[in-house]
Amino acid sequence: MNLSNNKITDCILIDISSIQNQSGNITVVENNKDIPFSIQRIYYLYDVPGGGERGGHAHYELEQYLIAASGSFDVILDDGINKKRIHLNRPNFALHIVPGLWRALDNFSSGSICMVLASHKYEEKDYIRDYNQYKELKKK
Ligand code: T46
Repeated sequence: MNLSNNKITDCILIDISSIQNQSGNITVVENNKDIPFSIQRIYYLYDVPGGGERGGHAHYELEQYLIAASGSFDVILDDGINKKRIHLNRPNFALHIVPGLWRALDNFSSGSICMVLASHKYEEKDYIRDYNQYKELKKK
């Protein structure tokens, strides 16, 4: 399988619109309308212990929207050349992570929830979990 040569600049922060009123807000993500891929899976990270880190891998095919559904955390994106740290702290913002990017998540606030809208079902063979292997694949 070839690894995409996507760069960190291909990952953008999207302001998903929210419907606001005095009783609270609602944000909607609808396939083929608010997101550039079809959602095949939703998962969320929570109860991450203080100082904990998640991620630390890349995907061949999977693309995702990462949303701070509650609280905040940082996402560190790495394309093998450049790195960027992005702070997510609002439920109406999604970070679009395209295939072929190394990502790690840290700096989770207490009670935070990282919700992930994903383009594919879970497949371990879609993961690259070794950073040196990732760097080699990115050079090809
Ligand atoms: C990502 C970040 C943000 C499953 O069985 N099914 C699933 O759909 C997922 C996501 C995980 N798992 C299993 C595989 C491992 O035994 O749950 C365990 C923990 O998964 P992982 O170490 O991949 O968790 P994170 O938090 O490091 O990464 C996850 C996603 O895997 C990944 O796509 O981008 O959240």
